Amino acid sequence: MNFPETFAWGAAAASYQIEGAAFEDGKGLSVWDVVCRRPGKIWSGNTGDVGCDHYHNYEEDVRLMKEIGLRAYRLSISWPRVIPGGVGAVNPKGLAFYDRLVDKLLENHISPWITLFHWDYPQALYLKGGWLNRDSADWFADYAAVIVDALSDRVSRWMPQNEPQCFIGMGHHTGEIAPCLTLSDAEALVAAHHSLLAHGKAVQMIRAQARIRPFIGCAPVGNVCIPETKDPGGIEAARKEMFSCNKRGFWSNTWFADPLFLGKYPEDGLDVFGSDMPFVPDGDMEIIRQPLDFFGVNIYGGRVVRATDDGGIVEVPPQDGPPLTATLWNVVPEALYWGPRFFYERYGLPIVITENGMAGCDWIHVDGCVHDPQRIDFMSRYLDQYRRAITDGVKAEGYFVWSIMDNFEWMQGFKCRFGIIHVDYATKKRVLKDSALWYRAVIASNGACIPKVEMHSGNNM
Ligand code: GCO
Repeated sequence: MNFPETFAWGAAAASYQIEGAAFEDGKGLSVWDVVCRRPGKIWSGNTGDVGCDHYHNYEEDVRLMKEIGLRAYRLSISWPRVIPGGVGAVNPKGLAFYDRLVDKLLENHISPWITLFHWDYPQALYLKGGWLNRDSADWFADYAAVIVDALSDRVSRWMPQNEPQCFIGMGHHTGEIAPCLTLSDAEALVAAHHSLLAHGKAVQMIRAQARIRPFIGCAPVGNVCIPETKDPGGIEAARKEMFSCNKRGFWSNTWFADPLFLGKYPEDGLDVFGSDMPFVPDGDMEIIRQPLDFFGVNIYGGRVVRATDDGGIVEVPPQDGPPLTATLWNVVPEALYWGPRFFYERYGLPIVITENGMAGCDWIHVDGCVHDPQRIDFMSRYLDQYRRAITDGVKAEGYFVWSIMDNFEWMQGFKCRFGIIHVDYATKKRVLKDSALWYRAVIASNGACIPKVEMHSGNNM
C-alpha cells in the first residue's frame, strides 16, 4: 500500500527559530528573547534576534517551498509578535506578517498548518505568573481568538501547542529551556494542568469562531517504545511501557495525551504524583477533552524494550557504535512504525507526523551544493516504516520534515543544522540540500519512489 492520495507532504518550522526581527515592528518580548541574554545559556551566545531572518525573507522561503513541491507547511505564530503584552492590544504589523505569509503560501498551493504556541511565551505574561497563573488558560484562548479571527477564513489546520513535555517539563521542571524554571513537582503539575486547560479553551475558541471548517490536532513529543521481539508478548511490553506514567517527570506520553483524548489523567501518573497533584476544579477535564480531528506527534527516535521473566520491562541498549545524528540522537526508523501504530490504537484518530528529521553536519561543498546523504537515508528509512504502518491499518494523513530550513535549535543555538534547506546566517543565502531535491521526488511520486527495506535483511538499523 502507498501513502494516501491526499497525504500532506510538508515541512515544519517555528516562529522563534526562524523569524528573527525579534524587536521589530512592535513585537513584544518572549521568554526566549530574555533567556538568550543570560550569559552562558545558549551555545556560543547565539540568539534568535536575526537568525534565518524569515520575517524579511518569507517570499523567497515560500518560493523554495514551492520549488520543493511541498503540499503543506507547518508554521507557528509568535504570540508576542501579535499581542506584545500577551493580552490586550493587538499589534497590526505583527498580524499583517502572518496574513501575508498565509496568502503567499496559498498563492503557491501550500496548505498552512498553524501551531499557535511553539514555546515563545510572552515575557509580559511570564511576569504575571505565566502557566502557573490559572488565568493563562483564558489569556491563551483570547490569543487564539485573535488568530482565528484574522486567519481562519483561509487556514483550516490547527495545533494549539507544541510539545508540552518540553515547554512544561524542560521549561518549568528541569529548567533546561526557557523560562528555565526548576519548580517543584507540585508547582510544575499546576503549570501542566493550566497548559492543558489552555489547550481545551483554545480548541473551543477555534471551533466556535473559525470561518472555514477547522481540523484541530496536537503536536506532543512522541516517546516511542519498540518491541525487541515481535511476538504478542514483546509487542504488549512495548505498548505498556510507551503508555506508562510511572516516573515523576513530564516526559510521559499519557500525562498530556490522556486528558486531551480520554478526559482523565493516567491512573499510574496520579499514583506516582500523589498528594502533589493540584486541585482540579469540576469541569476542567471536560474543557480539556475537546473533540479533535487528528493525533499529530513529533517522533525522532525510540527505545527498544523487552519483557523480563518476572513481568518487568527493560530497555535494550543500542548496539555498540549505533548510527547517530549530529545531535547524537539514535537513528531508529522503526519508531515511525510503532509510534503511529500504538498512538493510533490508543487514541483512534488519524496520525500526522508533525515533526521528524535529523541534524546533520551540513555545509556548502566546493561544488556549491549541500550533499546530505545521511538525511536522505534517514528520511527514506523512516518513511518506509511509516508506509508499513499505513499498510498495517494505521490511518495517516501527513508528514512534516523538521525542518524546512536550518534554524535556531534552542539552547544549542545554530550549532545543529536540521534543515532540508541550508542557511548561511551571515548572508541569509539559502541553498536547497540534496535532501530537498530528493524530497521533491518523494512528494511528486506520493512516496512511491521510497525503496522498501526488507526487514531483517541485515541492513536494518
Ligand atoms: C522539538 C521542537 C523543535 C526542535 C526539533 C529539533 O521537538 O524539540 O518541536 O522546535 O527544534 O524537534 O530538536
